[in-house]
Amino acid sequence: MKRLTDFSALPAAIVRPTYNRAALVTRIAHIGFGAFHRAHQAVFADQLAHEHGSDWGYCEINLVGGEQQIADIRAQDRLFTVAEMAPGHWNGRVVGVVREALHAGVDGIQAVLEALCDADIAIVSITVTEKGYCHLPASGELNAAHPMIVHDIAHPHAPQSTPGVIVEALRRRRARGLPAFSVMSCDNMPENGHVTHKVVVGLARAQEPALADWIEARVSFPSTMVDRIVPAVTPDTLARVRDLLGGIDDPAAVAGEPFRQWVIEDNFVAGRPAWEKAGAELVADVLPYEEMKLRMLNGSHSFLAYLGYLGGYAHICDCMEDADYAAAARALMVREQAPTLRVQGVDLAAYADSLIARYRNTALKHRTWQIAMDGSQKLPQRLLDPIRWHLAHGSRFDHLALGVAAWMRYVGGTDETGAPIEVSDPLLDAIREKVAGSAEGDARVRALLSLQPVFGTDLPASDALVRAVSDAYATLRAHGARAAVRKLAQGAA
Ligand code: NAI
Ligand code: CS2
Repeated sequence: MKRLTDFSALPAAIVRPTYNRAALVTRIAHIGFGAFHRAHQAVFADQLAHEHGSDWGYCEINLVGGEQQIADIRAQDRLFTVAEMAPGHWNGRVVGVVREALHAGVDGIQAVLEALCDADIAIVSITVTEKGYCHLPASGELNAAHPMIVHDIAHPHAPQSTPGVIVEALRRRRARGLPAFSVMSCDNMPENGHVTHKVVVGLARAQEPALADWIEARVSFPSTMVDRIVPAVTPDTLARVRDLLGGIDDPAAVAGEPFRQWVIEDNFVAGRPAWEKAGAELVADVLPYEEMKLRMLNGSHSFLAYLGYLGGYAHICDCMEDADYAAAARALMVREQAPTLRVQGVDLAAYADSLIARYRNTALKHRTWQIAMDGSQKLPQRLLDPIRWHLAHGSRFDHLALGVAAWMRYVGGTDETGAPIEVSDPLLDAIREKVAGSAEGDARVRALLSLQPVFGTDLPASDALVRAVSDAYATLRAHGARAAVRKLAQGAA
């Protein structure tokens, strides 16, 4: 059987490591070896090793879930394939920058902590999904009642959470006289560096105030804006990659769109790779770019995810086949998200058009259900902060309100045909309690708005917000998602 490790068996078009993998130094420990990291940060590092002789290698770590991915790359010399999906044309590269791979549940948390204490580690980067930060989404503060945080305060030397692992690793480095590292979040949150700073320092302060001071003085938390659409891997993805690789199976393969973007705050305490040579933008302030991407791309993604799912569309590209959905998504971006942004010198109408073109990529098969996941963690930055802007400016936000109402219908747990919806969300118990305790209609809207970690206290107190979401919710109930989107797209709202 041909294996990924046998480069001579790969079709000529597949890029493979031609650099000396043994000369790589493990300088970055990455927590969250999921689909996105493989197709984004790992590709930048691979390109740097190929084209610029970079020796920055990775130690990959999963703390929660993802046991199989770690086992899979270990079984093939820590190699994996990243395929690019354009309609009718796929290409691929075998990425070789991973030096080590660990799983907390398999190798033990002490092995993970010791990997982070390697003297060469300069950066700990993170893609653990929004919920992995154990923060309160509405405020960005550490959620001290989170079960993992409660555990980590009681057992600081055997942590479970991502902030807990970082705090303990830094404690050990301080004790051993080792330099600190930079902590770089690559998750979709506004000011992701700031959120990471708050949860790490917040936890350290709860455990040992002197350590919190040490971290404040020595550790940097650069923010990043990350972009590449990388849908969850399916058996179909793996079958296509197998064809691409000339019959070689790669269970650790991922596939994403051709586009990729990375804007990084240039604020590292122990050095960094020359990412700019691989196309990343190093800037002083990432926030305007993060906001732009989170509101224009992720905001319209969530809008399409809830309204698309309710309207019977399984994928984002299916939504784009419906001219009303495409028009409403573009109008959401241009009319209701763009005015709220601080970014300068970007043609936001052209950016919206480029996003719609990316959504039309029929090779992507990005499930609306996948994007609908974890809505409680996503709504604040994608839809609710822009709504706050409109409330402050007295402007209309019909599309945003429909997006929020669609989330409420979705978490109600029953689709428009009466079939159950498999809702996946870290706040599911609280959401279910609100749903079960309220009658359908305005009462349901008010009940869900009282979820303080999501909506804060200001939004439920706003008559304009309550009215707009209640009206949109009533339209969804009476006419369904497709009709509601059509009504907006045709400017009748
Ligand atoms: P995935 O499901 O393939 O991987 C999720 C990763 O998060 C796994 O490594 C898992 O071990 C880890 N994780 C999950 N819950 C955790 C927790 N409570 N504590 C610690 N680790 C936890 O997801 P994927 O596609 O890699 O996306 C991850 C994140 O990357 C997204 O939530 C988003 O913030 C960011 N991202 C994803 C993009 C995409 O298109 N897939 C694009 C841009 C950003
Ligand atoms: C998506 C993002 O799953 C989601 O919530 O909106 O993962 C999206 O695909 C990426 O941010 C694109 O860069």
